[in-house]
Formats: sequence, C-alpha cells, structure tokens
Amino acid sequence: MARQAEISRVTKETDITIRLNLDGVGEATLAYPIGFMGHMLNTFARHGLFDLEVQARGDLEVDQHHLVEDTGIVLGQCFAKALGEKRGIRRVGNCLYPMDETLARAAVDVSGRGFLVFDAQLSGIPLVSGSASFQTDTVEDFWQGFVSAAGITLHLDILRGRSDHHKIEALFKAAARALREAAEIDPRSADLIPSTKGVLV
Ligand SMILES: [Mn+2]
Repeated sequence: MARQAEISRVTKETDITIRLNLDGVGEATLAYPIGFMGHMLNTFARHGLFDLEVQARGDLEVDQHHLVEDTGIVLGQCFAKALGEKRGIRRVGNCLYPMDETLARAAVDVSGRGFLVFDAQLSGIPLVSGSASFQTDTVEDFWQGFVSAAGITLHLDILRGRSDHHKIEALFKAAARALREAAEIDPRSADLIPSTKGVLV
C-alpha cells in the first residue's frame, strides 16, 4: 500500500496544499513564495528521499511566521496520514550532519507524541535574498508545527557553526535523513507495530 498523503489547509492567513510520498525518490515540485524555505523544502525532499509537492500562499504582508509555521503543520499532517498505523517502521532515526564549519544533529521518535527540543543558536539577522529576506526565527516555528501535527518527537541541535545558512540547511538535512530512517520499513519486523503497547498513537 502506497504511503502517500495529500492535505490542503486554508485559513484566513494561509492556503497550503502538500502531497507527500514517503517512498519516493527525492523529487520536489514547489510553488513557494519564500526563496530560502523553497531551498529547504527541496533539500528536505532530496535527503529524505521523499517526493514532495508544495503549493503555498500566505499573508507575507504581515511577516513570514504564519506561512512557515503552517507549512510545518501541513507537512506534519501529511506525515501522520502517510505513516498510518506505523506498522513495520523503524520508528527511530538519527543523523549527524556536517556542513563545512557547521555540525547539526537530529534524533526522531515516531512516538505518537508531538515534542520538539530545538537548540540552535542563530544570529537573528535575516538571510537576505534578491526578492525577500528570510526570517530565521521561523525555523523553530516550522518544526514545532511539524512535530505537533505529526505526533513525532524530534530533537534538533546545532552543535557548532558560524553561517546561519549552513546551520539551518544542515538542520533540514539531518532532520530529513533521521525521518527517512525512522519512517522506513524494517524488513525484520515488517508486520509489527514497533511498540510493546501494540499501538503508536
Ligand atoms: Mn544552501
């Protein structure tokens, strides 16, 4: 059975549709109005080997918080739906990802409980692009939205680094690879729910 999901979410602040295939090849098709977040979503798909389609609009005249947070929420909803009852998955995954001077770490438990630990010292200075800057404090909002909607425990740490671009990108790469590992089917327990409780909700 295909582990895929499609979710649309419309509020007075944002309008987001995401399609996700957990067992993809890492292809991303994005219509996303914040350049740096598009770069991160593309990176996330590639490193997670997820196929990802994102169409998003939002009230960027306010700031970038609503759109980035809501993107995390809808992506998390897609993960929850695509994982279903989580039969056969490895459940946990981790990745230590070096990117030049930066070292990022991600640890995931597809526990059914949304919990984020986020320890990344960013400068707070926006990343400047040609059309718009990226509001880097929304990275934590993205992941908080994701874990809450997905029911996933996620620890994200920047262990060292200088460049905010590298820090955020290394976090997305580490998270993608940890999530890929956690969501993969373990052939030794492909018919089992990976919990002594018998359910993961
Ligand atoms: Mn980059």
